[in-house]
Amino acid sequence: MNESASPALVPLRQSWPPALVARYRAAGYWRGETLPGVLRERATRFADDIAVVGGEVRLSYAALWQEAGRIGAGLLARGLVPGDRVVVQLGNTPAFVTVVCGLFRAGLIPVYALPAHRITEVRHVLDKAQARGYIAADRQDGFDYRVLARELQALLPALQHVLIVGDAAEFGAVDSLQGDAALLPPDPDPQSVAFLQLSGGSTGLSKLIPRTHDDYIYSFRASNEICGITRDSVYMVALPAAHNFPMSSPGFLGALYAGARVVMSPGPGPDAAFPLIARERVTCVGLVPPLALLWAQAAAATAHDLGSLQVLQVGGAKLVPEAARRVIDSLGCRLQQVFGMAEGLVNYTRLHDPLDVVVGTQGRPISPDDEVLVVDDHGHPVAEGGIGHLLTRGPYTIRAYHNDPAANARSFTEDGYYRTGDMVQQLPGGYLVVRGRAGDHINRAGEKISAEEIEDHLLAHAEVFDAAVVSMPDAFLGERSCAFVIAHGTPPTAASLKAWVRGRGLAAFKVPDQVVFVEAFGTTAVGKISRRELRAQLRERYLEQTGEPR
Ligand code: J2J
Repeated sequence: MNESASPALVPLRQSWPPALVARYRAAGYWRGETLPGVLRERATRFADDIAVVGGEVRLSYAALWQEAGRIGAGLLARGLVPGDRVVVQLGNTPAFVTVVCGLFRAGLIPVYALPAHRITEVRHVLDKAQARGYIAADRQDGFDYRVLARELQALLPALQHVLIVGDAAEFGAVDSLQGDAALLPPDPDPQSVAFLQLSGGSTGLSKLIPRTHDDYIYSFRASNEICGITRDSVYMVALPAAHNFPMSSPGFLGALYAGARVVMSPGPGPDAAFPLIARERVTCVGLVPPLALLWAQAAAATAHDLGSLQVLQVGGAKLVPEAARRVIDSLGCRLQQVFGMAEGLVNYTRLHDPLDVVVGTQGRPISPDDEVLVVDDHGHPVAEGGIGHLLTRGPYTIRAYHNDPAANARSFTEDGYYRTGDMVQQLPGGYLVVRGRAGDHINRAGEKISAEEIEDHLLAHAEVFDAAVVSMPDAFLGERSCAFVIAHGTPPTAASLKAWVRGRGLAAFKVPDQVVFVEAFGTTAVGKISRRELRAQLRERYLEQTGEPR
C-alpha cells in the first residue's frame, strides 16, 4: 500500500466554547459516556435480554456485544485503523446495528448513506469523508450493491476495504470477519466525533455532520425520558435506520441505551410493519406524515393486533392538524409530533400535552439549554409569536459541518447559531409551529432534495437551456418536486429527462416527479433576481394557473 499517495485525512472535530462545555457538563447533559462504553455496560446488565430482532435473527445484548467485537476486530485485522471512516449503506436488518456497533467498538467512524443512494451520492460521501471502507448489503429491494461497489472501487483508489453483508462475491464478507478482540482500542474520548450523519441540506450535495459521543448520547437519553422509553419498551425502526430520526429520536440507539428491544422492519409500509408489531408487541415507532396516514387507513381494516402501540411519533415533514386528528382517531394510541434535524435540535410534543398542542404544534426543544431564536431577514428577533427564521444552538447542535468552510460560513452565525432554514412561529411555552422554509429544498415525504443539486444534473443535459426545480404541494407526499425546463430547440420528453436524472446515478426519490417545459422563465422583477425568488415565482404562477390547492 502506498500511504504517501493518499491525501492527509482532514481531522474530525466538533467543539463548543469552553464555558459551554463546562456548563453542559455541570448540568449533567454531557456525562462522559461513549457509545462503546454504553454497549459494554448494557451487555453485562441486560445480557440475556433481546436487544435486536429482524427477520429470523434475535440477538441478546450479550450477543450484540460479541458480534460487534467480532466485526470491529475483524475490520482492524484487515488493516483499517481507529479513526478511519467507513461508509455504511445497509437496510433495516440486524446487521445494520451489529455493523455500526462493531465500528464503534473498533474506534472506526461510520458514515451513514441511505439504501436509496446511488453512485453519485455514495461517491460524494466516500470522497468527502475520505473513507477507506464501504460496507453494504449484497442485494436489497432489487438492487445489487456489489455492482455499485465495483464501480466505486474503480473510481476511488483510497477505498481499500469493501465488505458485504450476505453473498460477498469477490469482496470481504462481513459474516466471516475475524480478529483479536484484545486488539480493540480503549473507549474513545467522549467529546470526539462518533460518526458522520448526512445533512438533508438545501444547497448542492449532502454535507457531513460530525456528532460527538457526549452530545448524541445526551440527545437520545433525554429523548427516552420524553418519549417514555424504558427497559420494557419495544421500539420499531420503520423508516430507513440511517436517518437521524429512527436512530436517535429516541431511535434504536435510545432503545439500546434503555435496555429495550429494537425491532427492524424491512419496510415502512403496513404490510411489513403490522405483522411485526403484533408479533413483537411493539410500543413505539416513528413515521413521516404520508406513512402515518397510510397506517391510519390500513389500521381500520387490518387483522393484526396493533394494541401494543403506545406512541406513534410523526416527524420529518409537517403534519397538518387535520392529518394529526385522523392519525389519532384511527390508531388509538398517543401521537407525538417530532420536529428534528440531523444537525441537532429536536422538538417533541410531550406525551401528556393537551390535544390542541399535540395536533397544532411541532413540539418544544428537548433541552432547557437549547437556545432558540426566531429572527427576520436581517437577523433581528421578530415580535413575540411572529413568524421568522429559526436559529438554534445548544448541547447537541453542531457548530460546524465536516470539512466545508463555505457551508459553515453560510449555515452558522458568528456566535455559533445554526441557521436551520426553517420558518417557524414560537408559541408560549416554547412550542414551535413550522410555517415553511427559507431554504430551497423539497421535503418529499421526509426525504430532503436540494433544488440546486437536481438543477445541476438537468443542466448537464445537452437539450436543457435552463432549469429550476421547485416544491409543489402534494396531497400524498406533502411536497413533490417539479422541474421547470427551458429547452434548447426541440424539447426532450419529460420521461427522457427523468430517465436522464436517474441515469446520473441518483437516488430514485430525487427524480423530478413532474417536468414542465416553458418558453422562458418570464420573471416580472426587473434586473437580476435570485434563484430562490425565481423558484418561488415559477411555483406561484403555476399554482395560480392550475388552481391547485396550496
Ligand atoms: C416540519 N418539518 C420538519 C416536522 C423535520 C427527528 C425528526 C426528524 C428529523 C429530520 C430528525 C419536521 N415538521 N415535524 O433528524 O432527529 C424538516 C425541517 C428540518 C429538516 C431536517 C430527527 N421534522 N422537518 O427530519 O435532517 O425542515 O431530520 O430542518 O432529515 O426536516 O431534516 P433531517
